[in-house]
Amino acid sequence: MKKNKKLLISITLIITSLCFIFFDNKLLAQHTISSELKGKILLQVEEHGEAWYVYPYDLKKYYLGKPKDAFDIMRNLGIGISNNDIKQIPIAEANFIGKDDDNDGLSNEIEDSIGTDKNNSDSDNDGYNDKTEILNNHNPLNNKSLTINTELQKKLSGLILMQIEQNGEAWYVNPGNLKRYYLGKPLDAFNLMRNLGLGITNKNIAKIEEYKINQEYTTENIIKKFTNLINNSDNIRKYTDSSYNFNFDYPNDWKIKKYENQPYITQITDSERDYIIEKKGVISLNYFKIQNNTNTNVDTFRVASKGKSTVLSDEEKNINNKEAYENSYEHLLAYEKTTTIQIDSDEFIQITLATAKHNNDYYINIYDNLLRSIQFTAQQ
Ligand SMILES: [Ca+2]
Ligand SMILES: [Ca+2]
Ligand SMILES: [Ca+2]
Ligand SMILES: [Ca+2]
Repeated sequence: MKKNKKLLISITLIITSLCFIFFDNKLLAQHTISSELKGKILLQVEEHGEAWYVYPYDLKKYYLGKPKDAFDIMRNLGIGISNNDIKQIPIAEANFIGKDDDNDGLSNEIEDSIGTDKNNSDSDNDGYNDKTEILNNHNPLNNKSLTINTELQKKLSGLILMQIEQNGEAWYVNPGNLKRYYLGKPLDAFNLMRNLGLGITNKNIAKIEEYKINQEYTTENIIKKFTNLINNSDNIRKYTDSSYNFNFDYPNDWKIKKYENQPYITQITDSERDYIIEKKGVISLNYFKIQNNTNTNVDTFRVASKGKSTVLSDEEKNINNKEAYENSYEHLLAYEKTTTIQIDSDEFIQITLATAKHNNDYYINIYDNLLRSIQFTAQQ
């Protein structure tokens, strides 16, 4: 079993499979005004203060209408980041309020995110409280300074970061000062984004292309194009993807989504917006090919540990006569199970269930049924 190149590959995969990242560097060279404003929040001061976000990867403007829309956009455009990377970006004093059991000025939620003790105002007992330490670039968990990585700050400027190794907490890296701002709940995030917004004239905002959802990718179209109800059943739907030669069954009352920028990812969910808050579940299927394949096998995708999360299972499997590797984890507020199946020498599919920790038998059952139903059809 080859354990060497695992880390890099697994981190790349977590990011692509859970967080829908899309890089297209060609686009970055275009549109001067969009480039100058990339990653910023703009407020239409000559109108009614409408807020827009210029997404760094496509340089289009996204309308931040109501708090819920704004929050959805930000989470959908968020990219996954490891705990090790995010801690190198300094934290701005924003959205610290909320339930604060130890009265150190950091909400329990923030403390869960950064890993300090929410029942101890001075986690490392060095005489400085947790909030004072993080605002002064001191490590609240030991007596060292925090390592600030300015290159990484610049690289992540204007992006929304999601802590995939923690509880999916979202942060925004403000291009103005390269610090990260905790986004918190939809209304907090909305207010924060508006506070950080810069005024822009109607003439200038008009120069930035607006992102519009591609009608091909509406749920109705995806259902029509890729799925059909199984005979004699009104509660199981079959998804067939002829581009990637696989099909699977899923509950008819779940939503199905695909993303224009990542047609190789299919997602099913019973959640409206946030599976953790709603205590629902999401299953993502990510098809990928390995390039310059050198004996990559399912074990390559084994992620033996994820930060402070508990590993619940770590085993080889056989899924419909294909080799597979499965890991499951208990995160602070979520349960995750990931199965990577080798379809062919260079082709894989990675299926991930993410659900709120409580009452997850129902979701595990749906996940296991989906795995049992998955079929790989002949290559073209
Ligand atoms: Ca606290
Ligand atoms: Ca604390
Ligand atoms: Ca301390
Ligand atoms: Ca300290």
